[in-house]
Amino acid sequence: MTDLLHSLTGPADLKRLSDAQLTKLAAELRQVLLTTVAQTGGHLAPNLGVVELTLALHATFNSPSDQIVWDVGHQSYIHKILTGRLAEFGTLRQYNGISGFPRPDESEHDAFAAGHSSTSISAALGLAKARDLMGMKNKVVAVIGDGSLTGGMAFEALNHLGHLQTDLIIVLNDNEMSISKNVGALSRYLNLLRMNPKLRRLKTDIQGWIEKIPHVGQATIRYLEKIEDSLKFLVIPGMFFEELGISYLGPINGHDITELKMTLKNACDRKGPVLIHVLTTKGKGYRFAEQNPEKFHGTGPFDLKTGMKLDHSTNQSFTDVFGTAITDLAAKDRRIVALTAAMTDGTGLSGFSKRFPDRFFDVGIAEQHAVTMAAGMAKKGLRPVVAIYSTFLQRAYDQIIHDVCFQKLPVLLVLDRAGLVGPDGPTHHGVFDLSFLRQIPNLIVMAPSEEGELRDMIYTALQQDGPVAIRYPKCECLSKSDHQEYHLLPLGKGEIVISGREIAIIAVGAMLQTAISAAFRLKRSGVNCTVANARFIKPLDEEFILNLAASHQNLIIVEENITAGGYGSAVLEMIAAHRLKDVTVKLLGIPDQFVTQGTREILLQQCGLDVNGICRAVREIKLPTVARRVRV
Ligand SMILES: Cc1ncc(C[n+]2csc(CCOP(=O)(O)OP(=O)(O)O)c2C)c(N)n1
Repeated sequence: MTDLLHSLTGPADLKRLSDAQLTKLAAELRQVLLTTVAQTGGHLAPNLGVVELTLALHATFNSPSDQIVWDVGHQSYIHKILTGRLAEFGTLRQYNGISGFPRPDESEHDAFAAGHSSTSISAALGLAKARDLMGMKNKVVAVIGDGSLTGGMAFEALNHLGHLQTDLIIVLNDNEMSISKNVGALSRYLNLLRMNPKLRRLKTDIQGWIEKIPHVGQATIRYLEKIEDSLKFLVIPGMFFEELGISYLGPINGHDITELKMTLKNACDRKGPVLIHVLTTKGKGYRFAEQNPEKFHGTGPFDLKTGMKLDHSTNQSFTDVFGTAITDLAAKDRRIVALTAAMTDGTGLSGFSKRFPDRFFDVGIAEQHAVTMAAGMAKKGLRPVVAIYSTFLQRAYDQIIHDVCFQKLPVLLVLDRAGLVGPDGPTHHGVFDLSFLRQIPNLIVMAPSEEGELRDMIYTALQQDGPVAIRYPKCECLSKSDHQEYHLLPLGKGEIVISGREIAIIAVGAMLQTAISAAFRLKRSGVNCTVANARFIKPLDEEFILNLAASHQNLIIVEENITAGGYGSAVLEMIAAHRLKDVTVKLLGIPDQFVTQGTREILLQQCGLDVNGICRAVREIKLPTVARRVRV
């Protein structure tokens, strides 16, 4: 079935294939994609949609000297297969396997690394400008989806590109979807362009009518020209891009290899920036994905025949608890509004969006805008809740400082996927937030360890007069009790969970469960540890920590965050400020490196953030120095 595919030695071979052979190859590629992603999980629907487009790109350009920059990069699987990674494709997103995103250290064909959205035009413009300055002639192509085009960086890059007039091809892959249905005025405009054939005819007709009017006076001509000008905005396809100084080609059928190749060739022959508007169907070729592209945007392993997920776990996640609690609280407080940046479902806001459509805002892939818009709403008396994955909130750092915290506005930032996320890998791990949030004045930062505590934190946060951030990881959210009511938590107070001697383990958020398990195991071997729940990263519970330090002399901090600048770092700063000399503090967290991809379990283990890792750290403290040296 995959004969043609296996006969390829590299992307250059595609140039020798006829369009009919390329179409056959497209079917083979879909087969490989489906059978592999059904086992590994991954971004299925985006890749099914770009099979023909990727073939046409590689049949037209000469990668790697010509450079293709994929936006987000979640749709680069076909590109990976065609550029020498067919044999390893089964290891997609696995520990030690190939990445689900472009990685230049994986292949010279991956022109630029990605994972976060809307960077491709900026990166491609940089590559193109460097090419010009170096006197080189290669082509540079940015492939960006209509969803990613809603991100501010994409607009900034278009603005600059139109000004520089650099030779650069942008392929706009328009499938009308972000993860869910795309939103925004630009998306509406692209829809208008989809209807282009009719509009193009209308424009030709209008020009024809004007030309045919005999002996009209100058005033009439000027008047008619004016009408034509204003109609242009309506009827000339791509006027928005043309006005920016970017030639517009399209819209074209993104599943027609002949049309794709012809248009790409046409774009190559032009000077200056060109945008090709390509229409594709997300999930193309797999019934279940075409019917439900959102479900198959990113999927776990599934049954190819039925399209059903293989993971049937019904464990509730922190996301689920947040979604239910915020909807519940919003029913009692009309000031609560919710904002997301194109991640309605991922952040648990689907229920809220249905129940309170007027109080819910999907702003597109625009994290910065979401945070500042929330600040505006808070200024006017609302209680905005901004739910964004930790890694994507990095985009909005200045907005958090400058627009929210400086004005002490009551915005609740909810950071999902805070910690190691697993197979999406280094671009997606949310391991920096405790460090970057802890440093901002006026901000309260909390991390829940279980269900009731998360509910109480949301409730407590909404009672504050200033900004609050709550962060939690992508994992099961345990329940300590089945109480459903909400409690006001004492601000900045930690709690002792297990009382012991000698060594105190202070855990942040969901790491508490791991610390408790470690303490039970240690107890069986005769080591009695205290286990404490930090609960608040800021304000720091100084008294609590000083008491623990006085009674234990050995503190171990466990946090799913980089150790640099995190909660443990705050503890060390405080201990140094109090000039405590007889206390040792050991930090367990993410080391100073970009952590690879793999299951959460493997990655936590690699970072020493599992039960074994905590027990090891305790034993190292308990071993006399000499023995420790020998062991190392
Ligand atoms: C800054 C940022 N925010 C959110 C995301 C999550 N995300 C990944 S793909 C995607 C949708 C992209 O839509 P589009 O560019 O149209 O590509 P498609 O999947 O439809 O092919 C989103 C929101 C991200 N990668 N980066």
